[in-house]
Amino acid sequence: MNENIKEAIAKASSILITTHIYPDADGIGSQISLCLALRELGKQSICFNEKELLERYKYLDHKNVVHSIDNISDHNFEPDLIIVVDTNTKERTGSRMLEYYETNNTRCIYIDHHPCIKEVSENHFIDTTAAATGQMAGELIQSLGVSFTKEIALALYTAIIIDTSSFRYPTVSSRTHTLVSKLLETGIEPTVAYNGIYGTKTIKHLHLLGKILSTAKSNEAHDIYWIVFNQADLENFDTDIEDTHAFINHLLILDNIKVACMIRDDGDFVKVSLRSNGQCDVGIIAQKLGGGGHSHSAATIIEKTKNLDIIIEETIKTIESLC
Ligand SMILES: [Mn+2]
Repeated sequence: MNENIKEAIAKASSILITTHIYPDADGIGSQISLCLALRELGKQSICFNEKELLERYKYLDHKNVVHSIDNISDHNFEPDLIIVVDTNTKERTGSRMLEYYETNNTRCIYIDHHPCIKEVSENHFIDTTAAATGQMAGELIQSLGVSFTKEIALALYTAIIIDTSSFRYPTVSSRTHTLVSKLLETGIEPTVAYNGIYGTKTIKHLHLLGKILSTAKSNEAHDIYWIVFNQADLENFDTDIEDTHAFINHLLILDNIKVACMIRDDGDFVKVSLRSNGQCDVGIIAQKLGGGGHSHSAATIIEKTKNLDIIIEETIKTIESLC
């Protein structure tokens, strides 16, 4: 456990917790659980993000602790510490949050499991071996001496199932399951947690998934598979980008697959998401393609200066050469 973070928390009396833009359940679950735990310690703590919490995550926020940074003036809240979870750059928390740091100059600490530069890893709480930021938040909460409530446990458990794609990634360790065991002792139910995060889709979502999967392609060696979709698909099936994040995981059931690839054509840019079955380091591949991430899960954004087919061909060749 990084002592800096515990010391910073001990000194602070009001703490703002934020996460990255387009937050996922790891960012949200980590911030909610930390916020509730810090309140148990008598700290004034509120979560502010670039945008309001999406409707689909509200079941994780019974106490209504997550707000948009636009509304901070309604809260009579002047934090002496900012904790950023699940990312390690201020830019990733969004333009309005950036403005806030610049005007307030408050001390800021990252809690994150993404790779980062040495200067950041030395001065913040970074653990690239953690399966989720939720795992780090859970261990931090334990070391602060706060008992898990059902609300804290559901937020952390959800963070961990999302970031491990239900315990399938190589980052899952005995540490992960030791924490999960403590979370389940609070009485939260895996079925409820699983259905809350995964079991809420519409039939249109399923139809879009069906369309995209039916056009999946592979390289000659049948060890790299990819799926492609664009903005028109999202509109036609009344689905938003956040809903498509897990589509790529369906490819990982394929025999002999090394790398799964999801390509989203956004018009001016192409987002390429990568997942590994454990044999190749997709973090390195994503870096080569101008992006980054974990060894099992990474992504990049490519400017669309060429025809999409050519971008795909070049991307698959790069993956083959590094795998
Ligand atoms: Mn994460």
